[in-house]
Amino acid sequence: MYLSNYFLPILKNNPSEAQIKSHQLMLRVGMIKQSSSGIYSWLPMGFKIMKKIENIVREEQNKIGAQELLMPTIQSAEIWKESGRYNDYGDEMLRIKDRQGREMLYGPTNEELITEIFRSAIKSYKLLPQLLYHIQWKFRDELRPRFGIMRCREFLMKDAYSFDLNDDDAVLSYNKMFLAYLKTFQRLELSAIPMAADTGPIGGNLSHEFVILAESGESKIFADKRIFDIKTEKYSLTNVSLKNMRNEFEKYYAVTDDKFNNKDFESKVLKNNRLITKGIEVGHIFYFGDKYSKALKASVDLQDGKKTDVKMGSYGIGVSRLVGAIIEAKFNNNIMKWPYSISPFDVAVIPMINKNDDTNLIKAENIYNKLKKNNIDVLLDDTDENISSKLKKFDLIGVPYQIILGKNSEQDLLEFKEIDKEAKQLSINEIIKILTTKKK
Ligand code: P5A
Repeated sequence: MYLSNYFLPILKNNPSEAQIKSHQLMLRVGMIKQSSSGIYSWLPMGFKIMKKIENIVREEQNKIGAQELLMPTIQSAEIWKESGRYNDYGDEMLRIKDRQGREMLYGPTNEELITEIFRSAIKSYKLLPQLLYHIQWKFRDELRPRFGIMRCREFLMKDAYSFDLNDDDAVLSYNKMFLAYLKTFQRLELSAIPMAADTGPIGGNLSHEFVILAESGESKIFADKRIFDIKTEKYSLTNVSLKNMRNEFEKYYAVTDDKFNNKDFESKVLKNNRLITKGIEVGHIFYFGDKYSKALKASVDLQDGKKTDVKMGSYGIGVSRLVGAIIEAKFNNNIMKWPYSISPFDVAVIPMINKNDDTNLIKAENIYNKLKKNNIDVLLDDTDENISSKLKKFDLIGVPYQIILGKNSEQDLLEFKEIDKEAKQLSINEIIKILTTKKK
């Protein structure tokens, strides 16, 4: 991609309406555009990053055997009346009527709809467990949408739903998802900590929020610092390993404010280990047993001819929120560096261009073509801005690697730079090798 053709409407200054850095940067660089309060269009760069995040989320769901489907955004009110949540959900639910006067709604979550899909297809215990998910837009008419796409009204969520025969199996599904979440956030280079949480309108009595530390976060958190040192690599998807993993996490106090109890905190956590700070909730998992299966009559036949209501859990990741959360975690001193796995481009070629002499531009184009041939996604700054403004701009765009062609770029060695590190002099082949290894 040539920068001069790229739809990246960069603003000269930080937009005054944005209070936190992710919102500022996303508007400044032209990743999103507000369409109305809490509703955004995703412009090419923002959309590309979000799609890469979505794909990592998807891969980790598939690894634990979850099956992807797609439910609609618009749902019928009928199933919500069956579960009893049509009234309970209140003003956050966007309610609409179709031309026949039927009550519909824009889905804020999908427990009811998935239960209806499940009950019409699965009648026997033999077909359990089932783990289904989709990645779909949700609408919640938040009272105070704020911080850009962090707390907005329309957002992209990955929501998964588990169906099991009994509590033990259901907890196994819950634990698998727990590990999948830790792995997902690790691949995004985020340190997300599971914290005991309230269940709110979803229900149930077992729930964890996955929270990353950030001053701009809306959740207050209280934790034993040692929880950050837990290594998850040693855990696998077997029942015993997953139980050990949960036990290791649960050894340490870690809760959000709605579960906070000062007495517990002070008695369970030594002074030096206490951490009180703020965080961003990037995921939330719930176990609620037969809350929905009972109300919606989702039961299966057992071997002895009896029936039982299936045990269900639901598991959410804020895919669009993650874009902002990653910026909050990685944007420092006005420099952005996207994790390589989700970077909008693998590398940027930034030549100093002299209007009267196109040697550097020709050289940059040759490098560009060679990188493209090697399947490297490259952004070439072919504009005639001066080099220092170009570099400042790239500090905001956040492509993690740069090839800079300055004044003396005749020689074969190129200036190759990781955005926050010292430059190195490398040949194009060495650069290609580094970038292709990174991609794997
Ligand atoms: C779990 C999946 C649920 O809705 N039902 C299906 C359960 N959980 S949740 O905690 O309410 O939401 C899951 C994740 O979605 C993100 N999120 C939001 N992102 C942006 N703007 C919002 N207004 C918003 N509300 C929720 C969060 O990351 C949350 O963890």
